Amino acid sequence: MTFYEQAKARYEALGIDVEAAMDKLAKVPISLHCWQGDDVRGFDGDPSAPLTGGIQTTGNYPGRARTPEELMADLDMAMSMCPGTPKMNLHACYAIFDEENGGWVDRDKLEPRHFEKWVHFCKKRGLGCDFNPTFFSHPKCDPLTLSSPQEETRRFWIDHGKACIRISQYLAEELGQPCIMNIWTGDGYKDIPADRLGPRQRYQDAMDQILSEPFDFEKVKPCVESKVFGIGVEAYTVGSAEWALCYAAMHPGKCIPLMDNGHYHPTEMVSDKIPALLAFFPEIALHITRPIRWDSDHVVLLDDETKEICKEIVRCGGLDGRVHMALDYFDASINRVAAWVLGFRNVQKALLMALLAPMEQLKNMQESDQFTALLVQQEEMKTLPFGEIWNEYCRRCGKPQDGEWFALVMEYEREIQSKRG
Ligand code: RNT
Ligand code: ZN
Repeated sequence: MTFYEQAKARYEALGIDVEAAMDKLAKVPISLHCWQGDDVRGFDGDPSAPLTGGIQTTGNYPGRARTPEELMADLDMAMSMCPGTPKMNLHACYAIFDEENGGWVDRDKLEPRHFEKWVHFCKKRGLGCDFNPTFFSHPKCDPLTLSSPQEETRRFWIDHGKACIRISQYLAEELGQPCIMNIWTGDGYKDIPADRLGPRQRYQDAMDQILSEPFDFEKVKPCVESKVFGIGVEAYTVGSAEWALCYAAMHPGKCIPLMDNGHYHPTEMVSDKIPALLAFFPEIALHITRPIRWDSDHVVLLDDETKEICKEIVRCGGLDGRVHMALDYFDASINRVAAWVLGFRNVQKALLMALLAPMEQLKNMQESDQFTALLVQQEEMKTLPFGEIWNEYCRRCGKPQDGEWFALVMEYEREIQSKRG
């Protein structure tokens, strides 16, 4: 018996179908955020301009991707080490302008042709693609965007949102997979506002206008992401949790709520919010990240909350299209390819662990008040030989096992990334 066969037998003794778990996971798309590769700078503006919207990358590890070609090469390198089914996730600021498509346009004038190169990239690799309008790091942030009291500012950003719906529809049609289009703005105030309602009503009206752009909800899934606060917007954010949830709830078939687990008070748990939302919403979306004390966007670990989030996704039927998963973090202090790979593999591990749990048996214990047995069983599952199943999963996906991939990243850094200026 191989180590894998021995491990498999241990899980089978608990009534778990290991093969079915691996088969299921291998097909579930998880979006890989292009913005980890270049510290959320994009290609449509001054690359040395600061990030705005209350988000920040810290660190200056060498080797940041500076061009579409470098970013695509880094994504290829990362995906060669990610078992499962990655999906691309682009921001509008990653538009590619060249001679053939007429050169630079501002964000309100973006068109599908500015993403044609990304479509080729995805098609060649069989990837779907998600999309995000970019409501930050731009001269037209005054600093508000969709909630601005300035009509001209708001018009510009509404037009940007509508352009992004058309681009999302194009991505979905070209790639044959739905495009999750997430709307997030960093709109808010540093200090106590005099009017909290007005900006929220303007945001609501702007959202209505954006979503009035025609689209097919089977192809384009607009989401709205809430946030509790950001750097420079500590006192008030327009798109708060209640605002975003209510907006999505009032627009079924048009808008989905998106929860980013860095966007809540530190003791709030997104794992617990997943089943709460799924009791009402047919579909929800997630940004999976790791907040340390605030929305710091550290690389996702195989930590307790990541495991708990993945358990809820699995046991609430989220893998059958009800939960759209995307990674969202940006660490500029470590090798960026390693950051992608580590976070992606950790989410895969947490999902595989969840798929390897005897959920029915545990649920029955809860329902028949066997709480002692439930506690013991949940604890003892922690020392099952998961690593052997994980290694087998990587082998089957044709991807390196733990202990094998990091040397490849270091070689890539030596040969490619370290030579970038
Ligand atoms: C910011 C939000 C948002 C961004 C990306 C780049 O706090 O999490 O999702 O991280 O859109
Ligand atoms: Zn996010």
